Amino acid sequence: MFCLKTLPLLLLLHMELSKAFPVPSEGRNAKIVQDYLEKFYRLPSNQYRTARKNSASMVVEKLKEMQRFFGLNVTGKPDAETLEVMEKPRCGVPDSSSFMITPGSPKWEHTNVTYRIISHTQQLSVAEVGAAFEKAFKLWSGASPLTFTRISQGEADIKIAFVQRDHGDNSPFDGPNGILAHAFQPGPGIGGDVHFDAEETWTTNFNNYNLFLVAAHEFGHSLGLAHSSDAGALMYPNYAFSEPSTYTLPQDDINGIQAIYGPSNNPIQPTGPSTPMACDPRLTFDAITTLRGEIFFFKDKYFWRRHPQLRSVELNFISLFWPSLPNGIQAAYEDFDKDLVFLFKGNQYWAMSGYDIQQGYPRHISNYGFPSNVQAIDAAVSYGRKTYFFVNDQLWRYDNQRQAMDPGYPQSISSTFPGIQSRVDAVFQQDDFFLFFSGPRYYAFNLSTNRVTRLDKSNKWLNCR
Ligand SMILES: [Ca+2]
Ligand SMILES: [Ca+2]
Ligand SMILES: [Zn+2]
Ligand SMILES: [Zn+2]
Repeated sequence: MFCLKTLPLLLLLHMELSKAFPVPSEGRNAKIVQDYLEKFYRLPSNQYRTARKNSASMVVEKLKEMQRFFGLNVTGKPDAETLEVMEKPRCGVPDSSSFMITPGSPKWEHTNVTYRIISHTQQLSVAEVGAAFEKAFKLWSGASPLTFTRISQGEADIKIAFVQRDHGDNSPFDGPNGILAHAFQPGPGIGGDVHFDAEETWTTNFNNYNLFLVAAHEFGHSLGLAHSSDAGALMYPNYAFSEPSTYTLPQDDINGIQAIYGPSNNPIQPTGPSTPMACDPRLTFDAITTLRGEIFFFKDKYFWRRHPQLRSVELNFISLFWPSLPNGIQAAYEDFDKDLVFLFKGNQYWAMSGYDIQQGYPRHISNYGFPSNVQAIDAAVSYGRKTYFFVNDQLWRYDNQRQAMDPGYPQSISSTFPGIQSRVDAVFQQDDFFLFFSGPRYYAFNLSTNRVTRLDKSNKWLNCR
């Protein structure tokens, strides 16, 4: 029992560490890299090494393969961002390079697939486990001609079990975290079967790890899908939380299952959310803010996080960092004096300190003094003890010390910021500039000279050309 109680704290510590880009320590990292590449990139294990030189170059090649898969800088070195990805909880099935479908394209030859739950976890009721699996199968049946029937005896196509450590298939589990589950490609016997690590804490909510989300991923393998390098896809190898009640199968996974089994029998083919592409020339942002030196670019259920020193950009789920925040954040700003970031959606807002949402939120934007006809904020930025709010073509200025709107507002945006003519999607402050984003362009507004000094493509900030 003691172990179970300390788990949430350990998880938290792990997350905090990984968020802070840990500085590597040599020997331990070599082992992490070796283990990871052996498990997920088919690096021959140490015991089969013949020439040391060969194996070193093999590690570099496999490391590059892994870095390409995850869209990291392909350095062949175990740098901080690579180690960060390696320490994330994930599926135990190896990543085969760039194949959406499992190599050899195994598939079920019948469309009426059966499953059987062989064993349960004690952390959830039998009904909760059954409901999670049923919901997970529905994702796949909705996008394909397949149907799934649960049977309680006899031989099922997909046998599902909670097991721990060594369990007789040469792929032992590793205790809490690390590998969460694995599954076998379609075929007789163990083919299609799914194993969950019984030592994980399985949940039906946002606490690690949501059984429905992990099951839906593993069932994808049971049907013949391999891992996807699309970070928003269900078949992405790393665990990421999404709200289960509103979860729909992403487009990348719909494409995958339909490539194997053809379209759904439903006359209206399902469509799913696509992951925003950083270098899409049409890319726009929902909101942007700085947070203790980093810059966060919000888009739908994602955000890109730009690290000032590493100059690297990573795509993440909002829910992974702030499980209680909604998707589609519309405006955000950092209050440097209070060391808080405020996030807005509709007429609600949240405050966070670092990565922690503060107690007592969400609150209503009328607290800022907005009249009732203002129901949403387009963009916000704070500078010099004033906070600027952009709503359509209007600007509101709030005094952070008096905690009230300044008199004389709203004004037209262009009267205060000449050159900013159109609606503002997002804005943040850096040095002497306000960076205004409108559609796929941004305007650098110099606060000393009071004019726009640069106009360029928005996604230059995501290292796109
Ligand atoms: Ca595990
Ligand atoms: Ca916005
Ligand atoms: Zn997987
Ligand atoms: Zn297994």
